[in-house]
Amino acid sequence: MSEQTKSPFHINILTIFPEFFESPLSTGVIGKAIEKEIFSVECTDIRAFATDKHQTTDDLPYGGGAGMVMKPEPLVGALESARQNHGDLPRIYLTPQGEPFRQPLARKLAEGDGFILVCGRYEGIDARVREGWIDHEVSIGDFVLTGGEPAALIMLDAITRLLPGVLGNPESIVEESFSTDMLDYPHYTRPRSFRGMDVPEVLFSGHHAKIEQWRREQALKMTEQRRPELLKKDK
Ligand code: 6GU
Repeated sequence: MSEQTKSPFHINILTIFPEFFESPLSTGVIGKAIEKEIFSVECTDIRAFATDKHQTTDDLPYGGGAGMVMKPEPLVGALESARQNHGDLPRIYLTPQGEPFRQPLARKLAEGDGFILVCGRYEGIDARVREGWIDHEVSIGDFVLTGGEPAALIMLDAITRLLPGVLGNPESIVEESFSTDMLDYPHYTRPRSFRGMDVPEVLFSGHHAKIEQWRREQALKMTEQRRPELLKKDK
């Protein structure tokens, strides 16, 4: 009898620029994991679902104002097709108005079977699509992008590195609960002396408890200086 494996993690990205994802998805740890079929990614061209002969995906905003709005028909066509192919994976719209993307949300999404990401361009998508066809709205930070595509890549990277088998060394995941409550300690490699700058002596001591303590102190000092709000109980 063949071995029964968990259905693979699937990510479907809806975008008007599918080519944006080509090189990132074929490079490095992510490229290798896709090759190994630990998860799969499909980029769906929203334009393919346009309903007019010019394949229009955007239009002027009702009420006037700057910029263009993504039309509902192509988006909903793409979302309904995604639902047909991938069942009830959560549909996430990437927008600066969304819930902030942090490590706990990455962990939660990594525990599921995958998700569908909707990348908006222009001023965003028609509000009726958000209301009727989107489960979650997520923002990657308080800054403005030209579109959701870079945000989709960031989410994909942060989530898929948590999937079993993606990282060579699972310890880096264990340490990460530490690294999101606090900044990381400084790292050094050879040579021991570089242009007059020496690696801290403690790292040659071979005394693991001492090294551990030094790293904790360094991390704490760095966090107090740069991100003191991380040390507050309820952030
Ligand atoms: Cl998730 N999308 C877009 N389009 N802009 C953003 C963002 C997301 N997060 C910050 N700016």
